[in-house]
Amino acid sequence: MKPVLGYFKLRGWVGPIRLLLAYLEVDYEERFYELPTATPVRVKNSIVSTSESDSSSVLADWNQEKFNLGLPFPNLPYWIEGEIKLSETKAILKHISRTRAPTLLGLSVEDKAKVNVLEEVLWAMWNSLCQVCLQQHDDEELKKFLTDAKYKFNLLSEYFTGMWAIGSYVS
Ligand SMILES: N[C@@H](CCC(=O)N[C@@H](CS)C(=O)NCC(=O)O)C(=O)O
Repeated sequence: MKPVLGYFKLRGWVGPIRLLLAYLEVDYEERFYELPTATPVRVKNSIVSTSESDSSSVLADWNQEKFNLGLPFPNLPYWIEGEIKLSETKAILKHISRTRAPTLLGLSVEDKAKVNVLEEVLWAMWNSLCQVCLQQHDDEELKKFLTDAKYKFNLLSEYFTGMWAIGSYVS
C-alpha cells in the first residue's frame, strides 16, 4: 500500500513535504480535507477564499477522521506508511529523509548539527511569515517583522557561500 499524506488542498505546512517527496520521487497518495469554514485565506488585506479546492475534488471531513486514523497526536499534515503514523511537519520531513536519503540530514556529526541549526532558523522565519500572512497585525508588528526578516536574510546570505546550504551536497 502506498504511503498517505493528509492535509488540506493547499500548500501551507505540507508544501515542503510535497517538495521533498517530489525530489525523492516517492510514490504516495494524498488525502485532502475540507478547510474548516472558519479558516480564511488572507491575501494582502482581503479574505479571498476558504480553500483552493475545486469542484472535481472530493474533500474529506477532518473532524470525522481526526481521532480514527491511529495518529497518537492527530494533526495535519500527517504521514501514514504502514504501521508508522506521524504528525508534525518537521518529524515527517525527517522521517522521509531518514528512510530514503539520510544524507539529506547531514553526513558527519558536524553537518548534522549545521542542518539542525538551519532547520530551526528557517522554521522560525517561516512561522513568523505565516503569522503576518494569516493573522491580524498592526503596522508596528509588520515593521518589526520586516526588520527581523531583513536581518535574518542577511545572515543567511552570508552563511550560504557554498553550492548547497551546508556545503557541497544537498541537505
Ligand atoms: N505543529 C504542527 C502544527 C500543524 C498545524 O497547525 N496544523 C493545522 C493546519 S496548518 C491544522 O489545522 N491542524 C488540524 C488540527 O489541529 O486538528 C506541525 O508542525 O505540523
